Amino acid sequence: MSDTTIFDKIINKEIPADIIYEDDLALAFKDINPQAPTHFLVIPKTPIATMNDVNEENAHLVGHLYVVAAKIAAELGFADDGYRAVMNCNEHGGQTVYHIHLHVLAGKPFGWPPY
Ligand code: IU
Repeated sequence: MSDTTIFDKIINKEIPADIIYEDDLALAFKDINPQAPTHFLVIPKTPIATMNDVNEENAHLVGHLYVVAAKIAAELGFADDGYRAVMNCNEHGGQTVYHIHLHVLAGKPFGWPPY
C-alpha cells in the first residue's frame, strides 16, 4: 500500500475539497461522487491505510471519526431520520483510497444487506 494518498493532499489543502468540518485530528469533506443526497467522508489527519491497520494505539482516531460524524449529523439535521456510516476495507470491501475514511450517507432510506 502506498504511504500517501490524494487524501493527504486534501488535508494539506494542496488540492481543493468541499470541507465541511475540521479539527486537530480529523477532516470531513463532501464525496466527489455522491451516492446519496448527502454523502461525505470523515478521515483522520494521520494516515491509516486500511481498517486492518487499526490498533490500540490509533483506535482513538477511529473513534473520533464517529464523534465527528454524529456531530455533523446533528448539525445538518439528519440524525433523527438516520443515516449509514461505513468504512470499506480492501478489495472485497470496495476500498479504493488507502487512507481510512468513514463514508456518511444520508437523505434517503438505505437497503440492507448491501449487495
Ligand atoms: P472507497 O471506500 O475507498 O471506495 O471510497 C473512496 C471515496 O473517495 C469514493 O467515494 C470517492 O468518490 C471519494 N473521493 C473523493 O471524494 N475525492 C477524491 O479526490 C477521490 C475520491 I480520488
